Amino acid sequence: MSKTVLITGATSGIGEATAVRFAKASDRLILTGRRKERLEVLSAHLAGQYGVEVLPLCFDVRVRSEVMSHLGSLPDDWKKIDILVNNAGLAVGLGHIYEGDTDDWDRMIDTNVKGLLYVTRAVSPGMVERGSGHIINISSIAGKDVYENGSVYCASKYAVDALSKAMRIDLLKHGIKVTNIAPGMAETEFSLVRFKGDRVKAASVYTGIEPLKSEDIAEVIFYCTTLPDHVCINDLVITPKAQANAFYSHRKTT
Ligand code: NDP
Ligand code: 8X3
Repeated sequence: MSKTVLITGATSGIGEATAVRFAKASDRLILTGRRKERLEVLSAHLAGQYGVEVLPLCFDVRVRSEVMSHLGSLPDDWKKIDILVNNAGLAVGLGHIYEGDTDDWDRMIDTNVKGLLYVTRAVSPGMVERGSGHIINISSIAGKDVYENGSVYCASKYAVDALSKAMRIDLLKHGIKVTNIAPGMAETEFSLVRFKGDRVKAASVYTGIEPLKSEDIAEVIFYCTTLPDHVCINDLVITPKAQANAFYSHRKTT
């Protein structure tokens, strides 16, 4: 039976690929992001290509009033959200703690932690009321190990990891699954955002490595939702074959 899936940050990368994967399975989609035109183009494409219903919602997850007004006033036939993929997130800048840009810190913490919390706060009561649902939080290997220059991004993803564990406990008796997914290097717009539009620096992150594709992660996210109701994948780390963890990668030299 078709499910209703809400994906935050669906305008590019992992979120967009996840939207495509669920559309292929004929699920109904609520897609969010700040870039309105991209949301509309993707929504029209998925509706046309796969014949699925899509509700695009353009808002900034950092703004609590926007999150609550959009998700608190869903049309009646969109209120029953079966799966929430908390994907919207970003890294901005790389730098030592003593020289970091505090605006960058605000953006990461407000998006990756507070945004995820606001969306979850808006969506989870309906799941609790119905006694079913699945929340998938996109953390990172940066939420498993910290690395130099990445303190605040890592801290924000450790927070996601902790929230996944804590949500699972709070939602346990309500029959709601919580899955934490921690990807390693995936080539999306992530590095372009981290390096503030510097394409050369962004591309250099993947030199000599075959990184994950958004579709690889989308497939894993989708898989987690296809297991029998009594089975929950709690935590899943996924890296490219050439990456062991946040520190060790094997780069081919030509
Ligand atoms: P992208 O930059 O390609 O996508 C990020 C998405 O998040 C976009 O759709 C963007 O939409 C959305 N987003 C960012 N800020 C906001 C905001 N304030 N409000 C609403 N939406 C927002 O990167 P990825 O696909 O790689 O990133 C997706 C998630 O995966 C992130 O949480 C990231 O931390 C995580 N991740 C990525 C890895 C990688 O190597 N790529 C590895 C591990 C984890 P818009 O700009 O339209 O608002
Ligand atoms: C993105 C992966 O290694 O840049 O979350 O932190 S990493």
